[in-house]
Amino acid sequence: MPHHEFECSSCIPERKSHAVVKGEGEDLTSCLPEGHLLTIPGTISERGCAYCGAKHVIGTPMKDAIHMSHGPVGCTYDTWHTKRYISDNDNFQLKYTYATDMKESHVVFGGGDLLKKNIIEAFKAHPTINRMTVYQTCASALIGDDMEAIARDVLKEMPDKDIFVCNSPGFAGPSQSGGHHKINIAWIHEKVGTVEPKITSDYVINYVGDYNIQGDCEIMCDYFKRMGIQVLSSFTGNGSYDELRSMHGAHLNVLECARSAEYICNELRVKYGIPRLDIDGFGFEPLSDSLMKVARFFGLEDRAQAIIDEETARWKPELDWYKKRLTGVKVCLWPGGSKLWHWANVIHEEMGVEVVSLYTKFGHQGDMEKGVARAQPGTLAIDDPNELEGIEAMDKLKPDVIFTGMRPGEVAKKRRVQYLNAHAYHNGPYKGYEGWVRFARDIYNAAFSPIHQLSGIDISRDPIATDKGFMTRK
Ligand code: CFM
Repeated sequence: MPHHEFECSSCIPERKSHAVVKGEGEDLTSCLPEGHLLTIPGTISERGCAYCGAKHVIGTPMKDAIHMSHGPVGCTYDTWHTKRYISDNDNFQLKYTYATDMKESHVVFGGGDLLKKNIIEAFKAHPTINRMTVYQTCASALIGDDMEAIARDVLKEMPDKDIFVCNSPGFAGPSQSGGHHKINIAWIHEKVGTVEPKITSDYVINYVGDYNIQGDCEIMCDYFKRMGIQVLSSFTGNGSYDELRSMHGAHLNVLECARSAEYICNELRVKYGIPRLDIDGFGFEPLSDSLMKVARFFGLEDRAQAIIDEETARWKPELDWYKKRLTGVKVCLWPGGSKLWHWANVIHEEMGVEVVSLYTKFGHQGDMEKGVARAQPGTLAIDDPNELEGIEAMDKLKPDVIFTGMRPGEVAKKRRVQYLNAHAYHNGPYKGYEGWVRFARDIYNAAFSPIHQLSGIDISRDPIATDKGFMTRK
């Protein structure tokens, strides 16, 4: 097993089985890091918590609901606006976020009255919004506030409203992934089946596991609509609370991010017999294959082919322009979860970039399997990395650009490595044909923009470096 030991982690021997270098001709039996175990004491994990996974990733992209955290005020900010999950209702869900602001006295005497007061106040502040999601935090879970009972109590006074309670405190799992699971299961059991679906087509899908980052979901739904397919609900990007209550009316669940949302698809299959079809909206070929897969289910192959031909003719020349220039650019693919395998091979095939390392913060073993299987020999694969390992990998591999989140991205900038935001994107959407070209353009700008090249020069160490380093690259 070609495990990779980081020098910085030599004092944490358990970390060794969490990183491998894929060798020439190796298969998964010999080069798979361990995945999604509890974080090892002594390593500073970059993972999020289960509250964040439930609320920030899946709950709050819902566009027509008030989103309320029942806990201390701090939890809510980090789960609010950093992800750019836009919506077509003027971004209501991005403009407002609520916290009950629990204090020591509530921990001692109970926070139920506080929650009730806050729910009523928030509904009164937004008279046109009749839906709310409420999230348990570590504090409210530990003291055992019965949030469902409080919600029922409010609904007696406000019968035109509806409230979804999500019990996924921060400690409910090894990472945010635990929260994905909890909210998927809670939503299907509490809410699906409580609103009758409005069917307008013979072909009806739920589009699941897309969070409309900078418009990803809208670009995909546009293809489906052009094929004559009704998107009954989108889970949860640009998603409507009541449409998501009617998910049981679809003929097919089209699943994008299997990491975060396979659970609800599996439950919908068990409970309502709706099949699950996994697709991939990133990259020309995976996307074309995906549109054709959905089309085959309904017998709409001609319509899918027309879209594939039209979009490819429009965007492929631009993609090829970037591919010519990006060939050989070295990147680290360091997202949180499933983008590891959504992107691993296709950015190499379609943009020419070399993926020298990939990591996942909270992906399960299956995500790592898919990522490593698609990676080139020589790729360093890391599970649940810590910051020092990231720095060591950057120093050793010398990537031109890394794709990661804001916090590791800031670390990369300090090492004078360019970073692209793999979570919120820079100039997205990145899904769809047009989106894929936008992604290529962002990589190109990160690798070759003169401004970025200037920022890569440390003039404090080498005052004449500006003459040497600037404008020397392709
Ligand atoms: Fe799925 Fe996501 Fe991701 Fe994810 Fe995430 Fe995300 Fe991500 Mo940030 S649901 S697993 S928990 S594709 S928020 S939209 S970008 S880490 S790779």
